[in-house]
Amino acid sequence: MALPKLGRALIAPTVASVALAGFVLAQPALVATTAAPAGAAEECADGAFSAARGKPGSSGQERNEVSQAAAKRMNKELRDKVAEIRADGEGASLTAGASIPVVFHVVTGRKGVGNVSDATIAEQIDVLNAGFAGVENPGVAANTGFTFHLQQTKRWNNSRWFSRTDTPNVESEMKSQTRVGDAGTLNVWSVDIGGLGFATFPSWYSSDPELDGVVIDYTSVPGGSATNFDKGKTLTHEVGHWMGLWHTFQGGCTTTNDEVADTPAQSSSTSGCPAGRDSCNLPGLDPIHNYMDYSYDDCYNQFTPGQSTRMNNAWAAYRA
Ligand SMILES: [Ca+2]
Ligand SMILES: [Ca+2]
Ligand SMILES: [Zn+2]
Repeated sequence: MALPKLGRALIAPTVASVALAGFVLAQPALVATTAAPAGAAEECADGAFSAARGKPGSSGQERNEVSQAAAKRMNKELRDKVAEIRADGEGASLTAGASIPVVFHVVTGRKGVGNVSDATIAEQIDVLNAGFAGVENPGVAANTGFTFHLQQTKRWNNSRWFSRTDTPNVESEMKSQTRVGDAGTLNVWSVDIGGLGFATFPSWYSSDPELDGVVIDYTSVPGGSATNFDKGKTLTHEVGHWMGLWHTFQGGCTTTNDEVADTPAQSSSTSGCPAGRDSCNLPGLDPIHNYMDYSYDDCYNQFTPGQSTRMNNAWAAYRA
């Protein structure tokens, strides 16, 4: 029987306590091994984060979650870069979308545990494309203009990588020895982690290109064994981060919260799919169906137009 997963939020128990206390984020892995991404590692958690997206009893925070202070700096940097792009007469690039190559790394452990079949990978890519095309809630969800195509599947039998990616130096070792492509290539590693997944942000690429990409738990793929998280939407959520989105509960019940105008503010993350949830007295119900909340896979069905704009801006600023 599998050990209980702790949701998107758990930080690996092997991470040094100083990192646990200090971070909401920033690649705990990097603390000991390489320079942390600018603007992230020195920030302390602000306590605004809540329940994990995960199995019953889960707690903690998603790896690489960013403090509000760091988020504000990253928001400003993005705004400045977008202004530069416009000033250079290249504003059209801010809405262009992209066809993104995906390199899917299937890491397996002892006796082949963690194997993800080619058919499941194809299904997973289909789920990703459906989310980014907005077809899960036609007329409401945004078509972001981004599509994903599987460029390569790489298979690695390495029980250390498989079971210890939550450990920063192992994460770094695995990624640096396997990552393919440039800032515009999506590398996905499926492994066995404590949570469901974690991602790097676009602005971190320049300082830590070898770590760029998305890690998911192998049980979160379509048809996987992660109860309530077995439709492959974990990857959609994590790729949202990889494209520059915050959680919809980033910043809590504030007018700016996640820096996206059309996602109503929420005071805390959502668990399950509670219709009508309204955790913040600012206008709008909580965006429980948004891929960037912590709801169940079945509940997820949309990115908003504002999130699409932000992803397109971040793409042009950092990955194009
Ligand atoms: Ca918002
Ligand atoms: Ca509200
Ligand atoms: Zn997340």
